[in-house]
Amino acid sequence: MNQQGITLWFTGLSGAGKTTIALHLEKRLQELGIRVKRLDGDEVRARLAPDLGFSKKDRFTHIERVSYVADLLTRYGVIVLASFISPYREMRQLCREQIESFAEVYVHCPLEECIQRDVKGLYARALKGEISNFTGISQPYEEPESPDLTVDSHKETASESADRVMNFLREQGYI
Ligand code: GGZ
Repeated sequence: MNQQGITLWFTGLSGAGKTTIALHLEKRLQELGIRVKRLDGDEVRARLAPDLGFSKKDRFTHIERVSYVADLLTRYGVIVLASFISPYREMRQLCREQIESFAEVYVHCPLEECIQRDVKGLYARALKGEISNFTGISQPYEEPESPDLTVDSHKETASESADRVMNFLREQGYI
């Protein structure tokens, strides 16, 4: 199958639901026989960036490495589902410039809701000062100004968000 690749870049706070939505999409795309690769903050950091932490400089280096890999996969016709907080606008702009075909998907969830969910207990630790440079608490998250798509994870289920991303891919002719 002659498939055109694209990187869907999911940005949003920790706990906003980026990974969960990407997992739904991965399954649906696989069911359609489409080549798909999920790249995820935690997993990729362990392999590609064990030397890097969460300072602004380290995050930029990490995201630069990820966007190189995402671009390679995209050029080979893969639909890449990249889920990274990627909190700085400039950093996401660099990805847009580096990756051959790119769409920014903002996984929007208010900080208060993420703090309440706190699935991994990281916000509680960050609020106590046990984790430094924590996005939304001790480091900024710059909201996208003109994302290609926004999904509201506090208003819709992950499956509904995945529906909307699938529609986007259809409208754009990728599936
Ligand atoms: C933000 C942190 C931090 C700090 C550890 N700030 O929700 P998670 O737990 O499972 O995913 C988050 C992940 C963030 O990695 P990314 O590669 O997505 O970040 S970035 O794109 O900004 O480089 C979170 C966990 O690591 N985590 N410390 N200080 N998130």
